[in-house]
Amino acid sequence: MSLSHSRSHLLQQKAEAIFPGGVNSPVRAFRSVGGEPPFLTHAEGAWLYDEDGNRYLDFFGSWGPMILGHAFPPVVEAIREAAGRSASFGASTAAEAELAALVQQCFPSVEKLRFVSSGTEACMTAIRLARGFTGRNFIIKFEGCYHGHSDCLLVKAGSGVATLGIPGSAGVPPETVMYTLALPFNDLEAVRAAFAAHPDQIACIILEPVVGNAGTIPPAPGYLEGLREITREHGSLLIIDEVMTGFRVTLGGAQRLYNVQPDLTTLGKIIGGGLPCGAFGGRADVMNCLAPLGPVYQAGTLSGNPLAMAAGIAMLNHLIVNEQTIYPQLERATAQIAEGVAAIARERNIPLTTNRVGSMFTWFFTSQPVTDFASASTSDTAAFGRFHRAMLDQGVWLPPSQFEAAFVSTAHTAEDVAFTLNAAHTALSA
Ligand code: KE4
Repeated sequence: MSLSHSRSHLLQQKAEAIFPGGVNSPVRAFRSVGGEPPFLTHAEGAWLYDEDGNRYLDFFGSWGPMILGHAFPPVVEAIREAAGRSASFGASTAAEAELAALVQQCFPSVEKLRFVSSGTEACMTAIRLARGFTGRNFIIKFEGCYHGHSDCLLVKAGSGVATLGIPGSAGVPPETVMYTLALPFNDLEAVRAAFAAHPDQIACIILEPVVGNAGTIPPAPGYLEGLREITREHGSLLIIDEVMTGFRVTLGGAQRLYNVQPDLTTLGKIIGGGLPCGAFGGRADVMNCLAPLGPVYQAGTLSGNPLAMAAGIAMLNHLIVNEQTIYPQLERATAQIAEGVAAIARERNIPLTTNRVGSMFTWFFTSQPVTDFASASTSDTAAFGRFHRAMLDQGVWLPPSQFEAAFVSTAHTAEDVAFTLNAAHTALSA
């Protein structure tokens, strides 16, 4: 069944005359899966609706925020009510401390925090803070982990222990990434070697505790604990980027799931209930280095925006009050979907590796276990592209890249699980 996309096609042509690639964020262009992206008019619960009257079951959830489904009434009402009192003041409000208290309830490691408007800002500033606090320049990140598009984090995968960072994007001067070491994920020896090569020079490690930006890759047993031990031993900070995993894999993120306490945490996505919001926080002695208290500068016109605060408060309140039902429900539904499709692939002898942590998961089109970016890269991206297009034709919208995580929401019903498995039967027979 091929859906009509005539209105979306016209809108895509118009958009390409205005926006590079017709989009305001590259992954939305469907370049790695082929086909043209449908243009959406609205969404409700687990379903997306496009300009041509088609509907799709949503498995990318605005890249994470929509854990309660789209247009969740308490969040919508909170935004509506706040909007009537002005969209932005650029001054302090009680709502900022109210949302911060909910964040601290979920993340006890966050003694102090600051709101920003994106995950990029949160991660960029956390790095600056770590450098300012330690007086050191080097940072360690991991291949396949993405922490937003600030220059010093746009490093080409593969720069090893000794070699300095190599720009991963045009426009990033080599000098900007010369202190960035990109190491393989799930490899503690590589981290130990980096600290041996740069004694007393490494300000921090930043990582996705469960990688989502190479597709879903869980930490190996003992890996996060090992990073915590190594950073403590060398006086470096451990920054856990929970922009995607925060409030997702558990209400307290991956640091609660794996019982590891970072020095700094970065947050985004769910924290703003779908509105632009990020945050970074952690040890008070580190956070107090931030202006206006300390010498590390950071600022933002829309930081702590009242609409984002209202949406975040409504979303976190619902997650906190209903935690005991929400996370087991997400676990069950996601397991049924992820494992159900894996079983269909097995029946058809299609190589498929399924990685899942809670309600984030990825089907890798490879027969190998996927434990780092190199193994994720053995995936047959053309096969994933065919699968993506075939599922979209069946009304199931997966993240348009083999190297992204899919998400399930509390709005996905048992019927939606059946719908997805039925679509996969067709798509994997194509
Ligand atoms: P934003 O600046 O996009 O709000 O957050 C950057 C970021 C930081 N850390 C992690 C772990 C992230 O996943 C992200 C952003 N995620 C991507 C998709 N995986 C956002 C989607 C996009 O780029 O369009």
